Amino acid sequence: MENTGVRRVSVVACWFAAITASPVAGQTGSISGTVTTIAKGAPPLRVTIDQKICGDQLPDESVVVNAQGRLANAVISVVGLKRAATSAATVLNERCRFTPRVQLARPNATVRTSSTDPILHTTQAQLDTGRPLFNVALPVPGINIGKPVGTRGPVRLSCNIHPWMRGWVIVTEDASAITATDGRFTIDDVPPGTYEVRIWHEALTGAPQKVTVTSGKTAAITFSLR
Ligand SMILES: [Cu+2]
Repeated sequence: MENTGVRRVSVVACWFAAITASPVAGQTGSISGTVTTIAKGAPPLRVTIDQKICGDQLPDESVVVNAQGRLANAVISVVGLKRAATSAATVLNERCRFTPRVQLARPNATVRTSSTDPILHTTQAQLDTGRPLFNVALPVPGINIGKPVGTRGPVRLSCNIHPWMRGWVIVTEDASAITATDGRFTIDDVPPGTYEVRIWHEALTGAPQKVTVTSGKTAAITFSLR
């Protein structure tokens, strides 16, 4: 009798799970993969000003690669697959670095910027062409300023006081993801179809790829940057 009872409970549990699943489950797929490089990370940067706050050296985060050659901070975008707005980007000046190093924003979004450091930083934003977007001074911790980020990136962030400081805001309406420190990324809720997938990295390049997504499956893709 006990066995029958257990079996009945598990059947009910399965039925419940099925009817509470998202109605679009099975109608979309995912794109997932890994980004690698043969490039090596650069040695630490020597700090030449404000060492009391910044320390004597800081990691050079232009190429963040692990021992297996997995690359962080690469941006993968599915061309033409538009996404609704996500939370706005926040650029933090923290211990004399911009954090996060790379982030996403929607066109015409307001990017907020702040500082945790008791020294003067500026957050200067420019397009790759050099065209300035904004430059705000953050003389004390806790000031929080919002600025429009423009219609398309990448937007390069720098600080007028500390020449090593660098950050990026990638302005795009395409479904996008940023690789983690293990070089991996996933983009979910992709309708079935064939897409061009592009990759951006601040220091390395890689060719776009075509990928076909089918319903309920994960399409695997690998980029090798140089
Ligand atoms: Cu600074």
